[in-house]
Amino acid sequence: MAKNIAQKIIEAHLVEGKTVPGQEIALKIDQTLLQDATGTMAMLEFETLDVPRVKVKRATAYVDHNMLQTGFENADDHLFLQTMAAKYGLYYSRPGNGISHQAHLERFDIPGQTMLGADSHTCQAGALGMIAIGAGGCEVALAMAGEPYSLIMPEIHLVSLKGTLPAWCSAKDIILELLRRLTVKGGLGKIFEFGGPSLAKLTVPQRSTIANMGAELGLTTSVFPADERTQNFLKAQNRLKDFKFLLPDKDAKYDGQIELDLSKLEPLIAKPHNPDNVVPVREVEGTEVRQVAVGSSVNSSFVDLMVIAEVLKNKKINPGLQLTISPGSRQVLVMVTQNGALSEMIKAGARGLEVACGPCIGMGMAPPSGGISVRTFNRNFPGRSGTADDQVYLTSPEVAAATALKGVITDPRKLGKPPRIKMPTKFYIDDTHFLPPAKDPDKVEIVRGPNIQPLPIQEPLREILEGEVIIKLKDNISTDEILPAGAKILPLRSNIPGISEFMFFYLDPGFVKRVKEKQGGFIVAGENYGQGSSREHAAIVPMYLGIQAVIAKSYARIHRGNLINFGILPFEFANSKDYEMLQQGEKIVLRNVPGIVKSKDRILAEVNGNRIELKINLTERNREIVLAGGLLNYIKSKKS
Ligand code: MIC
Repeated sequence: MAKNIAQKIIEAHLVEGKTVPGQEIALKIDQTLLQDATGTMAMLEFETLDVPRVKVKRATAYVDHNMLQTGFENADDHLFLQTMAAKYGLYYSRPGNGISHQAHLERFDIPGQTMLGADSHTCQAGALGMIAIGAGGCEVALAMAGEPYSLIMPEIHLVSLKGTLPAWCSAKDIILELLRRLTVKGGLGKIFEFGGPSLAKLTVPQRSTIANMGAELGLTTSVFPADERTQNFLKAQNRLKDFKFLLPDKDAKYDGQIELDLSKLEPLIAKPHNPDNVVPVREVEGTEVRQVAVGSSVNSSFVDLMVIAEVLKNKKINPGLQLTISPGSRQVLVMVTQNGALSEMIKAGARGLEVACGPCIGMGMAPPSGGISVRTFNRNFPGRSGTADDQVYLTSPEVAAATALKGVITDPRKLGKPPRIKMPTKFYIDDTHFLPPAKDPDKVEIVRGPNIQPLPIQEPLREILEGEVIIKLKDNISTDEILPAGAKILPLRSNIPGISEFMFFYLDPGFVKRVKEKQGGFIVAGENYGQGSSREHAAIVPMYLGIQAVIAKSYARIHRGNLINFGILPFEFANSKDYEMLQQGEKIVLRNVPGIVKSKDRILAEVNGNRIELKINLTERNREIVLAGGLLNYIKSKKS
């Protein structure tokens, strides 16, 4: 039977189940990816599994998020990760070496392989023909221990590209257009496979921009073919040995198809506070801007930075704003240094930041109060930048450069001829800052500074769940709202008691006090609860604070998995109108919970003398995980 690319990779890695959309499958994982903000927790989880050495083809731990060292915390985390990596068989990418997804694309992504990463943007590796999926750290720890990864088989949709991108439009406009059309929920339960007559025109960095923001669509992942473009990229990275063609069969079938005529696109921008709030740039042109920030995994490639440098060459940025540049990797930074582009940007007035995620997760460069920040990044959830009343817009490097020059949001088509950046035929290569695992692991001592706190203990599932609704939330609440990032909070990622003080910090500063006074309770939410990051802290912290369950209209994929893995049941309203009935302070009682979780799909919640029906919607494996007291306990009980 003719197969598409996603089917080919999935079938070659299938360990359990049938590739029927909606059914549970398990995949063999070839590579794992950790980053420091989720990786310390994943490493603590891995440690409990008693596995002496990782069992995947390649495991890598990056330091790219927690880079501002304003106290001992982040430095403690780096050392912990470095020594854990050396002992257990991971490559350790030193701080300054690269944003994980960009550096991995350059050096380690391999067409046809699978990867599981403790970061939602792991899907960026789909640009090189991988099935790469973001997941909670616990799932990645298990994959490192050689366990297959269980997921619901997604539908596979073809995104067919035709036409040619107009001048001043780029890959960011393609993904923003998909977000505009489909919204942040549009990709739930799906893989997007890119194809069509214009696919061959897209370079690997362009593909990686598109694949990266599949996370914002809610996709399980995206995948591109491995074609001549891929071959040229890997050749220029001196990695031809990793290349093989991976194309869909001629009559491959898909579960759905989206047509995108590139020639109809125009420069786009996502307004605050959701990546799907997309409008043409011309609609917001002239809006005064205080900050322009270039970088983040989605737009920090050599080509992205060259666009900025070319536009700014021999010019000065507007005095009303600040411009920051964060290169995606050491490779990118060295190349823009050697060819003089960095000095063009600096001369124009840019502030050069280090190779890191930086402002994208609020690690520095928080914008001024209420001030508009135009960013080439992938997320603009409220407060993520570190400023409570931030106003973050997401756009392409082209729009960012034009805006930096003019001081107001600017349609770059006004600037005349667009820059023409050539893809390098040879990249700068130096792998010495990926430290390989130790040859003598027994001699490696794990350095555990005071920021590394033990994992909290998970209680078994209770017979009766009862308590008040502690908070009632609207649709599309992101993990950035549940448990914010930012320079003050991120350093506590290895310290659950410490970070628990910040749950719903910007959204509802009284939440933590209330949940403690009430000794736990329920969270009620609308659609797509927990969109955004893979941070399992957004599930561990509620568990730690005594949250009994979440009741929502629907959930984002990764966060739902994280809740289950930490024993918090993700209930759904059987009748979404009941959402209106549940108000903050309302008392809820659920009885015989383990009995119902064992075999039923519905449960009745007692609310103020009324009963409302909730859906449970769990796979067999999910049920066993919840009953075993979480994923780690489940795996251990299976082994004993
Ligand atoms: C993000 O972009 O939101 C992050 C920060 O990279 C997260 C990971 C995290 O919370 O540490 C992600 O995308 O998963």
